[in-house]
Amino acid sequence: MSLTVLKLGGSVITDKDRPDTLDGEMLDYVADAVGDAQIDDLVLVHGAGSFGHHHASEHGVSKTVGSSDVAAVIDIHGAMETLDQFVLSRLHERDVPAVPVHPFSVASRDSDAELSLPVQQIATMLGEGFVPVLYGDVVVHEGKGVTIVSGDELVTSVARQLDADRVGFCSTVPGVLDEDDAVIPEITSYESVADVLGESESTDVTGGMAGKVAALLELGAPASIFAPDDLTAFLDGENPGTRIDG
Ligand code: IP8
Repeated sequence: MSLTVLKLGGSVITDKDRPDTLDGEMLDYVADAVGDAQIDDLVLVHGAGSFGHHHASEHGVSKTVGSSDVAAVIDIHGAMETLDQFVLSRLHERDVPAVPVHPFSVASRDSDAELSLPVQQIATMLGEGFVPVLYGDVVVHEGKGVTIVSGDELVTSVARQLDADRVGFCSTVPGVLDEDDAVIPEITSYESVADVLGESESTDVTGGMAGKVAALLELGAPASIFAPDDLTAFLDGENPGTRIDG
């Protein structure tokens, strides 16, 4: 069996300019592609878009800055659960056997900010024919209350632990772009793109492209970054957008 982990970017499925607003048309479009896919094992992860991020910033919570305020947990997690319900129901309309995995209820960070995400439950869900759906969320963080876990972190954690065969990021950009805004078809080393992306050390925690590429080069499974109109091609086994394989 071959395992695919697919992230649906938050800015793909929500309206970035309006808080707590879905991009219903785009969500239908990606749900159609997932519903039509002939694929063995699939884990889906979605981002927060206009649902999680503004609640997180209102409460001053980020991947590194925590909060012990229960209202922060309830607001951020609640918004993400609402978005997740929309994602699940659009998938169910297409007979995708999608089931929720709520990161806040299963994951945590230790005092070194290391994420712990048990995957036995996800593996068992896959074995029983379900499509587990995770999402960026708050996680309890030793010494800090709660912090944010991004969908990207969940993708890499699941992919690494379950030895995924392919990883896909359905994004608002068609791939990693060079200085002329052309898609770079393949990246096999950071050095080859450092000029375009800058130093990887100075990035991420907020999910910039440089940090994302650096993390994906170390993943051990090929990863593709592509726009929604390439989702069907990716699910058909092609390598649209940028393929990152260290
Ligand atoms: O959209 C962020 O996840 P992302 C999660 O994948 C929250 O970066 C709750 C802001």
